[in-house]
Amino acid sequence: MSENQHPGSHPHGIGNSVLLGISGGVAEITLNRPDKLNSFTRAMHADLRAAISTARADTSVRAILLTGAGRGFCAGQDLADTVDPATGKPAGVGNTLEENYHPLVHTLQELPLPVVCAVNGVAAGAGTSIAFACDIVLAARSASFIQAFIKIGLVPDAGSTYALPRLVGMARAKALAMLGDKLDAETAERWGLIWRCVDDVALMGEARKLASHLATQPTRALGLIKQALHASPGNDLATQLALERNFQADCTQSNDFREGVSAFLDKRKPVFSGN
Ligand code: T3D
Repeated sequence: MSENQHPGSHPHGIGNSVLLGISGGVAEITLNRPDKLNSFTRAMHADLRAAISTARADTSVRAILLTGAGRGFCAGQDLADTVDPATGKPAGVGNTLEENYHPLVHTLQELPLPVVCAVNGVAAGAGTSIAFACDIVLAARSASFIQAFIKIGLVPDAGSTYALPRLVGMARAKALAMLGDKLDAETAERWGLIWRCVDDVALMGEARKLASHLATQPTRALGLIKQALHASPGNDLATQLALERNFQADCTQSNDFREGVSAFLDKRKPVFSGN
């Protein structure tokens, strides 16, 4: 069991490079190649896909928590794993992105569940992109974010050029991407790149508390909040108002809406089922 494993959870055998623990409605997924700062190999992508699928198939799961083992969160693509084992030739960036990173980013954004990310250490390259694809990002005070791509002659990928200007504005996005400088977690919080930065020792406790809280909330509405906010930058006001109306119509049919209103009127704490 890793130091980051959810206490009391049962690890599932997904493959060594990712750990999965499911407990109390939360699936805790830990990237587990600490010696290489959890950089992505093909095997780790496959393990992560399997972990997310297992979590999705478990109807008790109402929130996901993603973190990394050891001193790093994720150093992006493993730069030693860029050869296609089938051909023995360089895999080709486009292929790697299309086969592995793009489906992962889509999955994280389209999951109808909240995804909390606990950035426990350095996030570099596509490691930052994966954090940005999650819904609520906490980071340890000692963690950092590096758009490392330019250092090896690449452009930011796996969604970083999409997320960065939306999160921090164009001026900061350009400087981060073009300089590849390390951004500390406190500045990341101040700039709105992440939700919150917390003391290192508090990170996993806070992240688990947050994920556990979300797992008790109206899951249907949380999934629709994600969809609405993701759609927002591409929509005009009228389209977004129509989308909100449709989503609200959906929510008003839910058991959780009925429970929320009756708990309010009864002056008691609601118990949301997620339906
Ligand atoms: O086809 C495609 O590739 C397209 C997809 C691209 C997506 C991308 O993510 S491109 C960007 C890839 N990532 C990087 O360029 C970051 C490389 N890593 C670093 O710059 C540094 O490791 C960090 C700044 C993140 C951390 O530095 P530091 O000094 O804390 O740690 P370190 O000593 O550099 O790393 C510790 C170990 O992890 C070390 O291994 P060793 O020597 O102890 O056996 C190092 O080689 C390994 N490691 C770190 N990052 C990677 C890595 N090994 C392979 N790939 C890495 N990305």
